[in-house]
Amino acid sequence: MTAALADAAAAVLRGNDLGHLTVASPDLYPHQWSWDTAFVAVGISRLSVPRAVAEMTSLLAAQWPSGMIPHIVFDRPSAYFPGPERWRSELAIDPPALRTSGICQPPVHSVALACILQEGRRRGGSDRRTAEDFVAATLPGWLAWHRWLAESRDPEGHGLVEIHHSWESGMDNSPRWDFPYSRVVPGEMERFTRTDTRHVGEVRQRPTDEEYRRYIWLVDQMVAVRYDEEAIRKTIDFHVADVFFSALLALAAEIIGELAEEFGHRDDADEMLAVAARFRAGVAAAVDPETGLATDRDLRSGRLLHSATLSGFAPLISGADADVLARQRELLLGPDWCGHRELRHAVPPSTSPAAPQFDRRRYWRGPQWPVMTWLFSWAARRQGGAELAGRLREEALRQLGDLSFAEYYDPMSGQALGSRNQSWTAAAALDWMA
Ligand code: 9YW
Repeated sequence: MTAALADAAAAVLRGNDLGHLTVASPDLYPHQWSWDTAFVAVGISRLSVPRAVAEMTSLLAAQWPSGMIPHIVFDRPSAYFPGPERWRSELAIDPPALRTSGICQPPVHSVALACILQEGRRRGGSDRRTAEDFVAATLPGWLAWHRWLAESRDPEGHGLVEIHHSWESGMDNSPRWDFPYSRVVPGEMERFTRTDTRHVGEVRQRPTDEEYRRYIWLVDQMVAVRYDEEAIRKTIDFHVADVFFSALLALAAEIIGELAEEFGHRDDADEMLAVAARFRAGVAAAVDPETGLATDRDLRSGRLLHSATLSGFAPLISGADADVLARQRELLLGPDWCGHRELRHAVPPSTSPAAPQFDRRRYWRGPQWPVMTWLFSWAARRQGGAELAGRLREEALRQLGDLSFAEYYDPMSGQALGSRNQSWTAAAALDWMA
């Protein structure tokens, strides 16, 4: 069974491999996505260190002159909507060399760098050299990415990252964003046709048409100001401080800081460790003492966005004081989350089954996403929670035993949902099996 799982996961990644990059999924997402790439590279490093390096290299090639790593790289024609014709990245004031989307996604890339380096060193020989040379050569690019986030997305230094589209959070239609989206009211806009719903059996597993209108409205708003960050901050209808993104930046900057130190960039290391500390503090301050969960904030209205979603567990990603971590671990394993009595597998649902917004089959509103389980498990190990890490891994591997490598799963029935043969799901399986 276990060998079969690893073999099947490797076959999924081979199937989605275009040679220099891996598409996020065969039909639904036929391009390279930013945070998918990082998770995928972690999995691929277990098969081939040079191939994992190539994966990260192709993403970095799409970096914007500002330092931003874009959320999608369009390297071939496809029917995916919104494609390059709607994003129009070539109109940016300082445009990228490749055709990409014009927003970003959470910075999990340094997690991949650390994993590739570790695997290269474990294997030794040319794999070690390939991994070390790669990190040494590309460190300036990754540093620029983290620096851009810290400066452009937190200009006042609050320790929280602001986002301008829920696609930037990676959790598109999470209940986290219901309030901010209730204030996004699209006006006249160019017509469009969704293509995503063609690739899933059941339309209700995807965001609604109304949500899509708002998503595209925001894209058009950014194009209208030619992706000028200052202008976007003033004009965009969706302007939110994302606590989960912030936690990932805290984690990522700490890792980049450690790498910078190791590779002899002392000043960069100090700078990145300070960024990590700033965002870790921002996340800690966003924890609601009553619920024990971290909260996002709507920056247009100033309102705190309470939601029982995965983002509440941001401190488990960023690291926090021992008492905060202990309370969060207890909550995560408790009856409103992994320990909910109706769950088929005890892994974190994207929204708590006890929450009124919980929808067991719709995208980020309830289903379990294996890649999120992997992220929480990896972070737990780093933050001294080996027991939690082990429990999540064990349950996740039971879930993945159906060999569908689904994008997400119905938490109650265990049924596979969304895309099948999703690259990051296969990558998580491969890493857990190694
Ligand atoms: C979309 C590729 C991406 C992920 C996101 C996820 C989904 C794209 O798929 O968004 O068109 O809905 O929400 O986190 O990176 O796997």
